[in-house]
Amino acid sequence: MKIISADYILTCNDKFEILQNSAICFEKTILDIDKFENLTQKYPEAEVIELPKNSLIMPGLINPHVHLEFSSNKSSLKYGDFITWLNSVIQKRDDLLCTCNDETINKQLKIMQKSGTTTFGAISSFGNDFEACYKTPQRVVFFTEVLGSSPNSVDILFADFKSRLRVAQDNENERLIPAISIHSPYSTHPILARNALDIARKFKYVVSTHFMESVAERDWLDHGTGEFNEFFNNFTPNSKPMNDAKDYIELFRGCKTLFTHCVQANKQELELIKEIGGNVTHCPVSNRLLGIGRLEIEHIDKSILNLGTDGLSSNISLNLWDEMRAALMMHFQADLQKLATLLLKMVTRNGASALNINAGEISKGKLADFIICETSCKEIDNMALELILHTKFAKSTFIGGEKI
Ligand code: MCF
Ligand code: FE
Repeated sequence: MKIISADYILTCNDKFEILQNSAICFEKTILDIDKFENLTQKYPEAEVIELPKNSLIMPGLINPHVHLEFSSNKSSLKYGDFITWLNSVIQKRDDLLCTCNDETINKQLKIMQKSGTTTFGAISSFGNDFEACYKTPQRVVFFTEVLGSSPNSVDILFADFKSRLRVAQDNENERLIPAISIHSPYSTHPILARNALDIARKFKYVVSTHFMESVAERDWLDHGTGEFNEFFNNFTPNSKPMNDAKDYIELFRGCKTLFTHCVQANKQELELIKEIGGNVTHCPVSNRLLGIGRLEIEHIDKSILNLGTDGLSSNISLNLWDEMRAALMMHFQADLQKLATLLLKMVTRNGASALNINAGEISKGKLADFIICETSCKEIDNMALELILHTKFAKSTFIGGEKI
């Protein structure tokens, strides 16, 4: 049992309380929160950790959407337009995968760890990231991805998906949680999606999907026209969209699902996502680099919004502080302080709730996943903004009560 005290505790609880001169008593989970003197009296046997002045404790950051298998990308892919990017992914995919080994992934995991990310959702397309995810000290929700549009290949693709999923299932533990990713409505045959979602419902796995990212996706799903028409007809003449947007969302009913991007999702679709208990993952840097535009977060229920970096295939950093700063600049019309508070909620309590992890909050009973940051800010009302502006890395990180 340990007691840790700091000048500030950013609880990220439902009231977004910021406590001053308080302390936390914890083991694997948070046992108590009170004034330091009260806790040392109540738990005299606990080991005491006193932090230097200007220290702040907050929940560990949660990045629900990252593609680690694309970690070797720096300048291989073309940015600015979604279909141009997708073509460059198809062209460079083999090279990118070949040059991405455990060392490349571990380097990124270390950066994520240093920045204070204690839980992440790894979208795994091939399974090449499994070993590194299994060994990392962070909690990993490991999303085995399925995709493929050819009806003739459904059985083979599903068998391959199941064998990759089995690796995660056979190695499941407290820190590595199996999950399922259905790539997108434009790339995944509904039979494939349905079969994979039956597994998700059976085992209560969290699910992730890319949804309504680009104008090309909107045009294709609604009318079978636009840039995807040309794209698919290059492979298979007379291609038609396999999914209708609303029906696609309905497939996920009964599964706890993260819908990533949603920049082109309309009001009805966003309402349906909320109605079925879904969450929306916002990846602002990825959206900017792929020419997607801005997600109108002002029109989305704040409680279902979380923030992801996406992979280095569409980002320059997997550090969520960088992502929050980008979001702060991208949503230029929003009130700065309110947006800063929302972003901190998105990377803590909302991310935890979307990934079904009992963390993301400094509250009794939550997992002791927290980070120590430094702040020279003295005003509580400015704290969220100042933290986002000035934090690059955490001073130290605790996961399940252990310092890592
Ligand atoms: O989120 C971004 C953009 N949207 C779609 N897919 C991906 C993203 N980053 C990586 N991907 C992966 C995806 O998982 O790229 C492949 C899939 O395996 C594209 S489909 C040929
Ligand atoms: Fe993605």
